Amino acid sequence: MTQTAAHAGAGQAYAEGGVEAMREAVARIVNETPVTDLHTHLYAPAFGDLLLWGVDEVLIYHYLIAEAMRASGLPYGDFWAMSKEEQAAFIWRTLFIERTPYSEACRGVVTVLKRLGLNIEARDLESYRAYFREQDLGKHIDAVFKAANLESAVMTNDPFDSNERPVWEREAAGDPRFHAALRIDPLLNDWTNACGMLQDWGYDTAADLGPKTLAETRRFLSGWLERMNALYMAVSLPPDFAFPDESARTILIRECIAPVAEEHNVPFALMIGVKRAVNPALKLAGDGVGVADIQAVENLCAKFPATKFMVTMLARENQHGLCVTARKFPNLFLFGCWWFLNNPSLIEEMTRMRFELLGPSVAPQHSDARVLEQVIYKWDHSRAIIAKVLADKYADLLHAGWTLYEDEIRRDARMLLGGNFWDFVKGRAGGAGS
Ligand code: RAT
Ligand code: ZN
Repeated sequence: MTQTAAHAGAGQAYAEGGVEAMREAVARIVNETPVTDLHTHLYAPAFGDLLLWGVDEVLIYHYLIAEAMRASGLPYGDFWAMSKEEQAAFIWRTLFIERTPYSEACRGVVTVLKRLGLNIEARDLESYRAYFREQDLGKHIDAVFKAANLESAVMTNDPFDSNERPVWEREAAGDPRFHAALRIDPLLNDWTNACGMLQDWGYDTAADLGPKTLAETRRFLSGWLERMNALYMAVSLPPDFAFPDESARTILIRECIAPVAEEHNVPFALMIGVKRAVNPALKLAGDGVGVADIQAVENLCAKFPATKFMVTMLARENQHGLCVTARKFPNLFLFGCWWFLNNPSLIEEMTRMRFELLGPSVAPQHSDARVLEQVIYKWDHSRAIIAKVLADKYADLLHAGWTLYEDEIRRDARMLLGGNFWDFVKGRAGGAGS
């Protein structure tokens, strides 16, 4: 038999009569497949207190702060004046005792406590605190990675952050489960301040963005990519992000980010659509969303065909246009259901749309976890939806006459939960080996 005539599959075969068995197999396989979480705010243990963990941190997650403030009507100042433990107790009481915790962020806490074996029925915050006090952090990280079936997580590493920078300068020992990503928001969103910081660190930069400044900024980026061994560069951008325009940002992307990304063969990840500080009194919880213009992404992908772009957008309204754009540009990789989209109804809608328009060539989810234990709920909840949508698409395919093999389901799950991301990071723009 020739290669084109042979099926690639092995293992159990599923055809039209076996849809129910296929669904069970998909759920099992998606759960068994380890994940690479391509965007988190977690840190390797060497970063010390920057790695947040424990029930108090889980409860003061900014997604929950917004919900608790809204529910309680407490003056902002009163909340911020509390200690961390008081804030956590207030959120527990407001959202879990006085109300039913069925928002996605609340349900996440319940999933975490349950999966760690704690007594949910008791609703006893003190007993949860006692459990976490007893944990050895190293063993706890192992247990959380195991519970989430997480192979590795990509951090968000900001050299402009005065808490993080010294750790990199000490060149702390790495933990192979944690990868770095070079986050450059200040550079692209606040050039005046970033330029001053670069000067303080010995780069010969000036506000005017002349040739010397651009060369020095490239040196800064290359140096940090190498120091961090970063998998990609990343930025979050407002809904009015345009490329090209008259801004410093356009010059920096064109003259520094795109060429450095190409030279180092690292993708440039754009997270587009966040309106920062819509309500500053809420601090980190005060950001909002706006619809952005896909044109900027099209322009970038077309102008820099040898640069790899990873994109996620925050507005639901942008998801369809983004899928269409990804069909046009192999140097564009879509990832995750970001932040306010990380809710079951929206994950399902987006995953379905992406599978239908792009087949298996996306990373349907990242966790954005800020607190270690959150990876448990974020992946539990998302895995269930990814498996459901995948099984629906397979069912349609079986009805159309296709036969599917167990090892093909495994291959697809591996691609979706990490393989596609790694292939994109390691490959060249425009496809493997090109
Ligand atoms: O999802 C979040 O926690 C946000 O606060 C942001 O961190 C966002 O994901 C970002 O990376 O800017
Ligand atoms: Zn994030």
